[in-house]
Amino acid sequence: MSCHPSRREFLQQIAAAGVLMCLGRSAALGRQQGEGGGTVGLGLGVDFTWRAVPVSRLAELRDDLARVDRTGQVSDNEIFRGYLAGFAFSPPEDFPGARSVIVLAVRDDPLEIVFQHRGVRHVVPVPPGYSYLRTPQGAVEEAVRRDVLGDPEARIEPVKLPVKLLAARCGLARYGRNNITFVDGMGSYHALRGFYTDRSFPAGEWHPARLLRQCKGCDVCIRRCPTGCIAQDRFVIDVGRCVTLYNERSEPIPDWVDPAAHNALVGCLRCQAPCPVNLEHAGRTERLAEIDEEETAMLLEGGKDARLKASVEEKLARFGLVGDLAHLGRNLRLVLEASPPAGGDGARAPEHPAGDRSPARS
Ligand code: B12
Ligand code: SF4
Ligand code: SF4
Repeated sequence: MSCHPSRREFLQQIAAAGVLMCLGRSAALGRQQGEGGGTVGLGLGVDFTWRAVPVSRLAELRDDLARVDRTGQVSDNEIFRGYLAGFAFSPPEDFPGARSVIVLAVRDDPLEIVFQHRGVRHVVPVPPGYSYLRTPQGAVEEAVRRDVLGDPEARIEPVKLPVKLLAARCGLARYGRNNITFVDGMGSYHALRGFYTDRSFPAGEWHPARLLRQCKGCDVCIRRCPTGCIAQDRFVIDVGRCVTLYNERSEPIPDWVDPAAHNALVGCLRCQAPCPVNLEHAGRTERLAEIDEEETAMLLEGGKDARLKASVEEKLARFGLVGDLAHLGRNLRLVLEASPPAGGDGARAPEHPAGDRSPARS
């Protein structure tokens, strides 16, 4: 997500480690294409589905946002407005030949990390979108050139667009009531990416954003959001109340956030994991690392010990927030305080493994 400034740093690290080369060698498995969209299986768990949209459509995205803003539904929160100010609805000036945007949904499953703390193993979730395990930008770019454009040298440039809206308008995705997008075969467990290209594609779908049909009669995400961001009487979430807005950053988390709201090492899974549409993907959580007692203590104390810091960074090298150990430590403390371990073997299981099948409120 473009609201994660530390990821660029991480990408450079994994590129240097040769991860991109490995992905490149295993690419082009399971390719199935149309002229203006398709699905690509890259192996190693990197899969994406894509559509092409002419750049002439992009002004409509700006108009959509402005129209919704005029309804008063879009939060005035300063951090959030800062993210929105980063959008650009036309290609970069030095790419005047750009004709289309290729928008991709890249499969990206949830992860979990085990932290050993005071003799107990705590399994802490990491939501999709925070790891480059399956979505390294370089590998995705390489795949777009090779498998979408058929030219390893083709010029592509990343977009600065509201990619959920773009994906929903071109039929790649549908919005859920939780305001995130869902894609066939991936649920909401995907990352969205977009690239300008000088290619033109045959005209494809283009329509107002559509709602997931399963949302009709369901209110699981509304009930499970720990801070009441999602309301019955308005579609756009109250972003200023979203836990993610605060725990992705190092500034202090506002006092009004309920201590019980914290449920992931970063971000929040409460409007995704219990969603019935994600049920079929619930078993795909991968365990990323085991952080031992000493390392956990170092994290909780603010990440100062150089030796332990290096060892945690090495363990989390495949996880995209290695540069942010101080605020990850803060988040970890909040998660541990929010849900103390239950008996059994002492492992604190993720609180959202199998979705929520409880009936919707009428
Ligand atoms: C800013 C931002 C945030 C902010 C604000 C989130 C928000 N909802 O706007 C914060 C930090 C809080 C955040 C949180 C999260 N984010 Co974020 N975020 C972004 C970012 C940079 C822009 C999002 C945006 O455009 N917001 C503006 C609002 C107004 O747009 P919107 O939500 O699409 O709203 C539209 C609809 O509501 C529609 N609409 C209005 N009425 C109606 C009615 C109907 C019926 C319909 C269908 C539509 C509709 O109109 C609105 C405007 O067009 C994108 C990356 C990007 N470049 O796009 C990632 C992105 C959206 N985030 C992402 C993720 C994963 C998350 C989290 C799930 C992280 C987590 N917790 O684990 C949460 C989800 C919170 C939530 N429920 O929305 C992914 C989403 C992937 C997906 N499956 O959808 C993105 C796309 C990053 C990526 N590249 O993959 N994020
Ligand atoms: S939990 Fe229910 S209402 Fe929310 S996004 Fe999923 S299907 Fe839609
Ligand atoms: S990410 Fe968490 S806090 Fe934000 S809307 Fe979803 S459930 Fe609510």
